[in-house]
Amino acid sequence: MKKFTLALGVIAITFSAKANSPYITKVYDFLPAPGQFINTMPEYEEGDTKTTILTKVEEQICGNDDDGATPGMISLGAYGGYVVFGFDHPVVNVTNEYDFKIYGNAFKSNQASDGGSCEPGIVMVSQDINENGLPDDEWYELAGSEYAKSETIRKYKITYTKPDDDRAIGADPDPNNKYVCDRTYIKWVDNQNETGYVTRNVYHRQSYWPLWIEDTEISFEGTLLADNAYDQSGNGSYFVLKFYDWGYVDNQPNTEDPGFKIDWAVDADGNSVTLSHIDFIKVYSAINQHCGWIGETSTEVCGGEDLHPNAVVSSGIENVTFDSDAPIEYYNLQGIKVENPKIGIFIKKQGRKTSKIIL
Ligand SMILES: [Ca+2]
Ligand SMILES: [Ca+2]
Ligand SMILES: [Ca+2]
Repeated sequence: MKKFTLALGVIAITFSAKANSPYITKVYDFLPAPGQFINTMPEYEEGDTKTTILTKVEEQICGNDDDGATPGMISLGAYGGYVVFGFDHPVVNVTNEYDFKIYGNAFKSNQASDGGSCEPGIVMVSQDINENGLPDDEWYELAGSEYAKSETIRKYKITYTKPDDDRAIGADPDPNNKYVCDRTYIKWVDNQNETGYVTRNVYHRQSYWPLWIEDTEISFEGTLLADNAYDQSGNGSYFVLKFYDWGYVDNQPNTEDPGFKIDWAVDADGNSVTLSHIDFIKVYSAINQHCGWIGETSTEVCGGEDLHPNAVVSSGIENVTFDSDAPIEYYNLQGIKVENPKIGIFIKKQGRKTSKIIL
């Protein structure tokens, strides 16, 4: 917190400028799909509602180690499960730079070079166009490495059906896999004429259905990435989930993933869109895949970070056209002329035309 005092004649005005936090500060929505970590990450307790669950999600993914609020982890469950969050400021799209990171728990296998535990989640971004502080505006997908591939299915839709409350834990054991105690636990149908089940395994015996949700069906829509797992062992004991190249949460180890660029945003028809900044981020599980004893493929989220929290939106930059053959001057934010601007925020001037520019 910095304080500034301006003395104007006899009137002294004091105001404060609070530094932006680089870390997630707010969770707006959370709807996981069924999965083995649902009701445990975060923990559901009797009486919990959507409101109390959102608070628990905030306790897990807001802040960071350094300020004492350690990010934990939430699981988004099977395909489609999502979380929506934001920062205490808009995330600025700094040209040619990665803009933010979202952390997961992906790791490399020590028995395979092409993967490990990689459970990619797709990122969507949105601006608060109607200025109501809520993520009820148009969403744009950040097109990752798989976006344009023929195996990727756009406008995928899936519906899960809640199992009976009194369904036994071992209702339908898989005769070929002693770790799967209910192979027909939670049914799903999709718009590709496929159907299947989220299976229950012996390691996770709680309900896999989000218990604070009253509905008996949950549907999700989005982009579906191709399955990424193979059974390296040949007998179902060791699966490798392959890395995708870039642009997904929980896909590469946190230390190796450079993050996300707002410039990757596309609209629902796949057209590239230019966004000066974003206010909301959504992450959803992007693969509908089940791997024996390790269960459904589910994206985990362990916090996130704006990579340039103090960048300023370069307002008007798109609307100001400068003549290429007339002299242009640059000033820093204190109004001092700069001869050869390099990195930072500057005011660009040409006659009466001005605009803020980030270099
Ligand atoms: Ca950028
Ligand atoms: Ca809004
Ligand atoms: Ca994971």
